Amino acid sequence: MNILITGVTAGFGRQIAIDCVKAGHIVIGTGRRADKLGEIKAELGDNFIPLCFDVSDLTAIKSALGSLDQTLLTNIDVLINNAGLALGLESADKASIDDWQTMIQTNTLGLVQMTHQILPYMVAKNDGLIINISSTAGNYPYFGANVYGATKAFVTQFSLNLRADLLGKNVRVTNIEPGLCGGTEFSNVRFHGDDERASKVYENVEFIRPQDISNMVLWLIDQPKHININRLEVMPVAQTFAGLTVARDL
Ligand code: NDP
Ligand code: 8X3
Repeated sequence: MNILITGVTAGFGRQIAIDCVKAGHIVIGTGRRADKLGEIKAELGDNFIPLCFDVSDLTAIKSALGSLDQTLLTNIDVLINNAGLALGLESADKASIDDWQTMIQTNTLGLVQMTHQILPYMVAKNDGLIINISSTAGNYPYFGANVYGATKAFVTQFSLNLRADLLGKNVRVTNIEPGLCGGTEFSNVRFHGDDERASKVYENVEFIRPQDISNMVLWLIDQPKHININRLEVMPVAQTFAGLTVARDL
């Protein structure tokens, strides 16, 4: 299969790219860091095609996709919209507007732009699978998630609305909604490079790992074509609900 994965320079995307190439697929892997893409290319060889661009930049997306062999571009079987980020954990009144804009432009606009480029080819050949990486943050509010959680709620609802539009077509859409996952750069990015603070998020807890997410993706890809897995919400056993809080007068 031909698989386009955004955000392969770290975390989930990197592991999914490695596993997909090892499983015999051709992977087009994207990210902004050319050096990291080069390292993965050196590791994975001919069946990995790196494309360096920012998903929030539509002109850059079009230029990068335009550089691909057109037969490959029009025959992408699986699009994995994984690139995304959280920035900050402050309450909404203290959050940075730059962080908010970057999250919206990456997690929602970027994902929509990628989908808009690739979906018509899938519909034209009446075959394809889109996997969107959302988050439990899109389902359950928590302190400081404000815009990050809202962008992921957008991703989840966009996935479901895509399915609605695809009635009668053999194009499938799955929304993956992971909870706490370690072994990625997610918290290092969220805390703007404060690696000590980032590492505390994962202290003394058995978290989900990139390999777990990659296993789910490989399972999804292998499902028979008459099956659509709508949503996969997944948490570590150590994480659960009950986040509602009450402010009491003392
Ligand atoms: P990482 O920070 O490890 O990886 C994020 C990837 O996204 C990198 O490859 C990065 O590449 C890419 N990326 C970020 N911004 C852009 C951009 N503007 N344009 C292109 N690529 C971009 O994070 P994770 O692997 O943990 O996260 C992957 C996805 O999973 C994200 O959407 C995240 O929100 C979601 N998620 C993560 C969870 C977690 O706890 N880790 C849980 C639930 C969901 P580069 O910097 O080279 O551009
Ligand atoms: C990442 C999971 O709980 O840090 O989307 O928001 S969480």
